[in-house]
Amino acid sequence: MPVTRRREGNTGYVTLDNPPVNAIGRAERADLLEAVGWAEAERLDRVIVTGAGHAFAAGADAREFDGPPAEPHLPEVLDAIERSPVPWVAAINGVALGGGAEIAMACRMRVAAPQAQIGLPEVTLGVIPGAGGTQRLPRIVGLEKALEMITLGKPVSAAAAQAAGLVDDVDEDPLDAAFMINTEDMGCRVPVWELPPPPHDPAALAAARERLAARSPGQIAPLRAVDVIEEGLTRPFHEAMQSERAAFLALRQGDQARALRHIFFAERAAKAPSDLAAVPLPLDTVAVVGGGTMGAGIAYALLNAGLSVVLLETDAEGVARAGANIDKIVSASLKRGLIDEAGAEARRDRLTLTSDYAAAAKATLAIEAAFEAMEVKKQVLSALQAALPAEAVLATNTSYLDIDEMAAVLDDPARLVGLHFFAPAHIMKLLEIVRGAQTSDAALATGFALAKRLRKVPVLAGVCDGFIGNRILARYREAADTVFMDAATPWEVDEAMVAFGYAMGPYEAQDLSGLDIAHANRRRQDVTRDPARRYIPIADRMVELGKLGRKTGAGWYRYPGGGGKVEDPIVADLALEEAHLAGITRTEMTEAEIAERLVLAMINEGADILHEGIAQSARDIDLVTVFGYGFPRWRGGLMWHADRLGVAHVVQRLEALAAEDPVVWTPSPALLQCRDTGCALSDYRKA
Ligand code: 3H9
Repeated sequence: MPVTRRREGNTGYVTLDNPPVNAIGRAERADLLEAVGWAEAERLDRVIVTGAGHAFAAGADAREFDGPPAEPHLPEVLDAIERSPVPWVAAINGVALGGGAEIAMACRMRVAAPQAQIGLPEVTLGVIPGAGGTQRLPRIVGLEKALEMITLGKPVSAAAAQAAGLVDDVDEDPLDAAFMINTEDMGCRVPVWELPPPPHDPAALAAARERLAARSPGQIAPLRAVDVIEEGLTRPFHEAMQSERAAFLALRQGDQARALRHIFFAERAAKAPSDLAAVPLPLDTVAVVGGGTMGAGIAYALLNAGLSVVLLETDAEGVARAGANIDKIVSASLKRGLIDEAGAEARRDRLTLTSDYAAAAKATLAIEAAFEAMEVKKQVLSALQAALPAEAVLATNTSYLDIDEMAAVLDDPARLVGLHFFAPAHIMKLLEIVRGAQTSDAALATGFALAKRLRKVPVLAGVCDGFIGNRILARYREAADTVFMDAATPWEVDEAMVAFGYAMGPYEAQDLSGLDIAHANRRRQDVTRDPARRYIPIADRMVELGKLGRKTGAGWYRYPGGGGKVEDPIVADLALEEAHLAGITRTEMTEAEIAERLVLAMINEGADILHEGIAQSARDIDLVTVFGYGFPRWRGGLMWHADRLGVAHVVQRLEALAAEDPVVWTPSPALLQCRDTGCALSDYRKA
């Protein structure tokens, strides 16, 4: 039964019971409506509505959004609750999100447990609240707070909800607290729809629109939410509700909402492959080698998940540096209120910093995050092999290097698995799990178990230069450099990609990570690079000039005084010089043409990665590009976007570009196969 009900004295208890998170689908809506009639027929004094398990309700069941809306619709159900002569009280026992929060707002009063979270995150699914959220919330918390909660979609804690007037009381036992409310107090409460809306405030609305233009460019839903909220400030409640419903339904079937739903469910479906039967090793103590930015981030992520960490460095100086790096993360987490002093202390207690590998003798997993050089990695793995139990899993965090070559130094190469974290490793959600030729199922299963423990999004990758993500990144940068050399400035390229939806373009991003890393990679790839492939030397010139990015105060941009970026004419001139030397006549490209080239280059590489079986599915590539590389989430990831463009169109555009440079632009066999069979990339499986 999706919604259960019972009578105790004159009180009715209605419980949303649709595990795991009480999402509200057709059956729950029908049951709730029935419960309204039941309470009235039973002449109850009140109804207390709550959720079974940990959640109150996670909102409308988003799995229903692909089909036509089915009656009864949630706004009608909530209208019935709100108008009922029997007052309803929400006992918010856990998360109350989207439609869940809207149910609570249709109640006469709300009591929350301290751990409850209340919010309207609909914009993160590309829609706006569709059951009164845009109209009731401003009436309860005022315009500014409602604008913030609805357009950013971030839930608030019970305490914050109480401070904002969204809940009347916070209590360890919200059911009991709801029962204790005086019936007369409840009877005096005016239903929310009858409250006057807050005054129309053009300045607050303009500020919200401005914030959104900067924060979520290209996204439709947050701005539509502001429009609908604004309508509600001057129009009668039920008229504004019609606008809300129309906007919700239109957005629900739009491309952005479909893309965001795809990513929402893909993230939750990212798990160990179903045919991986091996039992993962128990995780308690993990060794991490290297305390630089990456190693410290990994160590902190492990500590956050309650694991003990032995962080190994080469010498006392390295140990001190590693300790300082971890301290920095702990302090930042304290400052942001993510942990308290006791939490910081507990993390420090579980951390051992040492240069003595013997300290890692109890570890069941070791992750090396040492310097990115094959010889260094091999030495570290040999040392780990000597120090750890024979059954322990060894993992490398290499971004590019050949895992199979590394595994060859081990007596048992099956122990080695790639665990490719992304910086900052305690924040970024993606974890590429790389299966070498000999990686055992147990090592792989341990990698997936770790991802689960760290609440990361795991994606299985095969061995190749750069695995899934960095291999696509290399093509993205190559296409950017070619556009720079032939037609544009770095800032024009960056602006084109920001207009496409990235938070920053490829050049600004490189300035952040440092140009030296990519440079070292290019030198490593010199011996294997296809001589027929065009090589753009501008990035090498930058490194020769000492322009390594933010850390040297100048890269593709200048950063005077360590501040914001400034365009650098010297950099623009480098392209003119190199183009002249190469006998290239520079052309002009529009923003759309620039973005198209960079995106097509990535799609073509993604299709090759699928074709070679390096990625198991297009969905995995979507996860990698969204969670590791800043591809706009509302476009659903790289391959999802390719399918929206249409494979036939992608092939046609690539073929046109191939006339310019066949080595770079010849369409991938996977694309041709999809075009010929009419199959979408999302349905492509390596034959
Ligand atoms: C809305 O409400 C519109 C209304 O305004 C208007 C209507 C007219 N639907 O995340 P988890 C599944 S829009 C369907 O792993 P956690 C999820 O797929 C909605 N399924 O757990 C997973 O399934 P599986 C606005 C949902 O504890 C399982 O539940 N609401 C939904 O880490 C567990 O999920 C939101 O945007 C859903 N709405 O986090 C909230 N929610 O077991 C979206 C979850 O098969 N949800 N599932 O893999 C969340 O943010 C998190 O799931 C939550 C729990 C915080 C609730």
